[in-house]
Amino acid sequence: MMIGLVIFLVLLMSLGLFRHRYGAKPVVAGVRHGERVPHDAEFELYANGFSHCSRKTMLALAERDITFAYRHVDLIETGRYGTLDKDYLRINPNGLIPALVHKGVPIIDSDEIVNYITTQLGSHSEDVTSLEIPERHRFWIEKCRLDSLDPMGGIDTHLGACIPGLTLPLFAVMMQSVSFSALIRGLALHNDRKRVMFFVMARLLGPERVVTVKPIRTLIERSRSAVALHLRELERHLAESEGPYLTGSEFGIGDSALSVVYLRLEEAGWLDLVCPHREFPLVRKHYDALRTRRSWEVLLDAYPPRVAEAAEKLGELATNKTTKMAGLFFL
Ligand SMILES: N[C@@H](CCC(=O)N[C@@H](CS)C(=O)NCC(=O)O)C(=O)O
Repeated sequence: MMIGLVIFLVLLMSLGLFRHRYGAKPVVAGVRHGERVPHDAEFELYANGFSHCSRKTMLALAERDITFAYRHVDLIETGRYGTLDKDYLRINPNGLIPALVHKGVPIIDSDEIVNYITTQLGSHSEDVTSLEIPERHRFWIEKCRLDSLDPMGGIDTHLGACIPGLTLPLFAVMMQSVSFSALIRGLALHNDRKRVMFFVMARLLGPERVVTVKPIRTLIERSRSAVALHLRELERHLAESEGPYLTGSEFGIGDSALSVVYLRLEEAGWLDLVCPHREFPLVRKHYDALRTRRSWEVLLDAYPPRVAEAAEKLGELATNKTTKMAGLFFL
């Protein structure tokens, strides 16, 4: 009995030491002044084409005509925790993407990166005349924020906080092709074990059963109701600006924060349900306008094929009236 307890405590301490030495750790968002990491290009973006936050930064760089080296980092959804690799943790000890490396100096957190690109770098494009981010754009950038420590906190105030909940069904489908060993590595090294636990549950239960687990279902339903309210506010703002963009005919950086929300709602099977054309004509026009911009190509180029496959599979489950998934989408 005593020996068992000692072995348990030793194992627990070893795991703690292992996490402390090799795991992700919280660090403050922004420019990591004083840090230098190896680099080849002036701008290197560590990102993943499925990551909502990465997409914001890719669009911001493309809109500013900044050439960057794209460094793909795997997420567990695309196969493994590349975010927890030793070399990546040197760039972002949080173990989250995206991170921009500018002349060897890391900048972490998507909104900090967008702010840096927009206000600190000057204009690389002839069309861009102002470095000030207008108030309406700042409003929506803030609304679309995804908190690093509590990504689903503030569903009622933040559109961005509704995104993880609404992506849970898609995450669950993607988990089916992920190995258990990759998930266990996440449990050992990730900074936020709640995130990893959901993936473990989804892997064990499968997409159809995991969405029936009460707290998960409640979270998805709350996110769905809240998103509709945020979109109503957006529809009003677009009516005021006379569109197609937030402040009228000129595109601004807040527009790209919203475009990645639309893309996520679409690939996760929600767009037509929470944002139908007849109720949200201006929001839909906004999305259409954003998709025709040249910057959109950067997202298409980086789009991982396994996301498209999973989105198709989810679409089949959600529209097959005999599945539990359909019950979630078509209440
Ligand atoms: N506030 C951060 C949030 C970063 C974040 O949560 N990134 C997600 C992808 S959108 C991530 O790295 N997830 C990996 C994981 O949780 O293991 C930002 O805006 O960059």
